[in-house]
Amino acid sequence: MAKAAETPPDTLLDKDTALRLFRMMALIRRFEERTEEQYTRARIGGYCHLAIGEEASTVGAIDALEPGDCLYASYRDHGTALAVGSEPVAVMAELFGKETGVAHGRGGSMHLMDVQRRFFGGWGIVGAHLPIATGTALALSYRDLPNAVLCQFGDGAVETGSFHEALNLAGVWDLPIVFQIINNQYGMGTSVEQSSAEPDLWRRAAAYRMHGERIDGNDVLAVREATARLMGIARRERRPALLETITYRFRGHSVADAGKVYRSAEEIESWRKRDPITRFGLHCSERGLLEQDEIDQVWSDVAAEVKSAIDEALGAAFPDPDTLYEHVYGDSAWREQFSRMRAGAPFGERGEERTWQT
Ligand SMILES: Cc1ncc(C[n+]2csc(CCOP(=O)(O)OP(=O)(O)O)c2C)c(N)n1
Ligand SMILES: [Mg+2]
Repeated sequence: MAKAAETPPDTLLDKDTALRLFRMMALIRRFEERTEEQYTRARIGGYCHLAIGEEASTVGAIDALEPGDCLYASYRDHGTALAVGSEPVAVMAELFGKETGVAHGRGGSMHLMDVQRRFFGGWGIVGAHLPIATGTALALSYRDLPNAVLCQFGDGAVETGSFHEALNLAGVWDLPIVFQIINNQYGMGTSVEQSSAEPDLWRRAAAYRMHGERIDGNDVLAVREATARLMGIARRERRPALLETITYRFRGHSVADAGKVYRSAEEIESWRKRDPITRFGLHCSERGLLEQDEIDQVWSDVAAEVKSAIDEALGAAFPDPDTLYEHVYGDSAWREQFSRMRAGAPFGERGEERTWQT
C-alpha cells in the first residue's frame, strides 16, 4: 500500500464532497444491516431486498443529480431513498408499515418514494419502470425543461421486453435519460452469463445507436463522474445513454435467500476485498482528505442516527385500516370500486356494501 506522502493528491475531490459521499455510503450500510436485524425480529412484513455492497453504484450516481432531475429505481431501493435525502426515520417507518412512512406505510420495502425530491419509486415488477421513466423523459422534453431522468435497474431487467421498448423509444425520440444497469451479476440465483446471450450488457446500447459504457460500480468517484457526464449530455443535448456499473451484493437476493448456493465462498470473499466503502475510506485517508478519527466519527454518527430512526419508527402508529386505499389510487373512484369488495375477495367480487368516509 502506498504511503500518504507518496500518494498523489486527488485534485478532483474536495474534503466536503469526500465526507458527504463517505457519510452517505456509511449511513446506507448501517441502515441496511439494522434493517436485516429488524426483519428477523418480524418488524418488517413482505419482501426485503438489501443492497449491501452496492452503495457506490447508488450514491455515486445520485450525487450527480441536479435539482429538477428525476429518478426511478427497482425494489432494491433503501439506499436510493436515503441517497436522495429522505429522512431515515421515514424510510424505516415505511419498512415497518407505519403511517409516517414515505409511502404512508402502503408501499413497504419495495415501493419507497419521495415525490418532492423527484424520486418516483421503488418498483417491484422487474423492468416495469423503464417505460415509465422514458415517459417522464418525454414529458421533460415536451415541456422543454432543462433536466433529465436517471433510471436505475438490475442486470435481470435487461432481459425484459420493456428494456428494449424503453431504450428504442429513447433512441428514436432523443430523450433526456440515462439508463443505469446496476449489474450485481445475479438475477436472484441466475448469473448474467447464464441469462444473457451478450453478457457485456453495456454493448446493448449499440442496438439503439446510443452511447454505452461500463465502469467499476464499486468506485464511487468513477460512478459519480460517469453519471454526471452522461446526465450532462442528456440535459444539454437530449441524448440518452446506457451506463453499466459493475458491483456485487454481499447478501442474498432477499432476506429469504442466504445467497450461498449459486455462488462460491471464494467469489464472495474476493468481492469483500473490493468493498466500496472501505475502498473509498482508504482513498480519502491516503490522500489526506479524511483522518481516521473523522472516519470513526462518521460510523458512530450514522449508527446513532439509524438507532434513533428505529426507535422513533417503532413508536409511530399503523395506518387506520379504514384508510387503506388512500394514497394508493389517484382518482376518487376508488371508493366506489372498493365498496363492492369483501375482505379476502381481491378481484372485485360483490360482497356486503361498505360505506367509506369522505
Ligand atoms: C416481471 C417480473 N418477473 C419476475 C419477477 C421476480 N423477480 C424478482 S427480482 C428478480 C431478479 C431481478 O434481478 P436483477 O434485475 O438483476 O435485480 P437485482 O435483484 O439483482 O437487484 C426476479 C426474477 C418480477 N418481480 N417481475
Ligand atoms: Mg442483479
